[in-house]
Amino acid sequence: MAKLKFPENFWWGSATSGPQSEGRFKKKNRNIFDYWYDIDKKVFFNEVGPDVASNFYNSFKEDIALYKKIGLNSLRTSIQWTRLIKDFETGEVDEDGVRFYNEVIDEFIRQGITLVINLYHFDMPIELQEKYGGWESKHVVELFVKYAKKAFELFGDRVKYWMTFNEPIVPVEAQYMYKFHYPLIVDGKKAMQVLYNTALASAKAIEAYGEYKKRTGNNGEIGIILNLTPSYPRSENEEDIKAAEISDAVFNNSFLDPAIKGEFPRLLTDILEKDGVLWESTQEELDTIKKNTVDYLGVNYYQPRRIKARETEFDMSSGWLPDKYFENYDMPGKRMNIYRGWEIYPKAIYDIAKNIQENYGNIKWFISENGMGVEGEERFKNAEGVIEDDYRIEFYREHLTHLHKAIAEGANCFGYHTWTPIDCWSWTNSYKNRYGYISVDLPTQIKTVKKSGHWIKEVSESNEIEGWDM
Ligand code: BGP
Repeated sequence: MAKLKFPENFWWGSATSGPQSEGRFKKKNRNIFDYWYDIDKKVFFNEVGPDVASNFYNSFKEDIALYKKIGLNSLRTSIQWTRLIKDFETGEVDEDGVRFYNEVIDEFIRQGITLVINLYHFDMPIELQEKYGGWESKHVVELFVKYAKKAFELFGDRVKYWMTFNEPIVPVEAQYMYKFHYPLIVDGKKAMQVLYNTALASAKAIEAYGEYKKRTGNNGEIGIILNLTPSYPRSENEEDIKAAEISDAVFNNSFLDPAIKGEFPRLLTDILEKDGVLWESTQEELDTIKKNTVDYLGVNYYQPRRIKARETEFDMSSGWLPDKYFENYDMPGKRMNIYRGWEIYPKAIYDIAKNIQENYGNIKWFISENGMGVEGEERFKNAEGVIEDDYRIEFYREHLTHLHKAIAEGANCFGYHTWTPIDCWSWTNSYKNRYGYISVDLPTQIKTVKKSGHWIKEVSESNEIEGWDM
């Protein structure tokens, strides 16, 4: 296939997060993962916790130089609430946290890499989880806004791209429905309140940013990062289609609609109301959500959902869950990333792009994560010690070809960030699956560019890829 050119000034970048890259060095407070690791190391693959991660706290200058070396023109990371803020109630900052993030931001500027700063990446302070139930509480929403305001004041002069949340549906699922993040609660009603409170926190942070901009004349932008996992029905059968629509309402449109349209999807609120699990809201809050929509959107895409109408009665013994209305469908013959257990379906990127174009006012957006985690990558090391991750290059080329098609048809996509620049810590999977353009040897923290890192440099410099035959 021919070369495919991307729009001018396209973002060729990558994403990581504070809790997954920095390490806990000098951090005053603990988030839920720090705490969970302290009390139960066995939960984490090979018992590797977030203590060191990829050592970004100590090696950020060298790491940012590596980003530059592989041609990344933009990069996302997150500020840790538990590093920047010493006292969550008063919003008092930790001086070392301020120093660290200032130096990081200045280094990105020095290297000429556009920085996207996210405020929340699954990292609820344990203190607020224990005291108030984290996002269950509207007081925590206020404390988050306090923290966001501090971040804008401290760094807004240099950070021009902000994000309120990364994948806010994940804590809803992981902490309150399907038990893969602490505190492993199964409570659908609480989950829905958490969903609402997070959407509210995002809108309030956007509101605070708007006030900051007005006061200072700043011209930055603020958005949200959503993991969009399109729900494909098993068949054209009406019940399957309905099940997929509900699944989309719960997992995708629940945040996409308020973020862009300022309203929750009726399909979702009708169901929640009927089932007696609708969140508590006030008119004033709903007005805040209506008025404070995003400037731009980040889309994380890894995998689709395959959905069918329920074939078995939903077991209500653990109470209400949205799964009452759909079941996952194990589609025969689907392509899998066997290490992560996720389906590979590149065309969904095109479908997501068309959905944003046709149903969400063609708002500007970028792919904020896409990637392939592979276990045991050392076996692909060549004589020079470089990991030859051709599978990753192929994975990216294929996804980018679908993205390119959508852009050619008018999708307003301005960039492509992969997960992740340097192999980083992955929650309970720790360092099992590696995603980076750059590998990290854990015992020595030696970082080596992989073949895909050399590939992205060429892509970024030429602003084109070798198209994939579709
Ligand atoms: C996304 C998260 C990232 C990252 C990535 C890879 O959902 O935003 O934090 O972890 O997935 O997934 P995992 O680490 O679970 O393999």
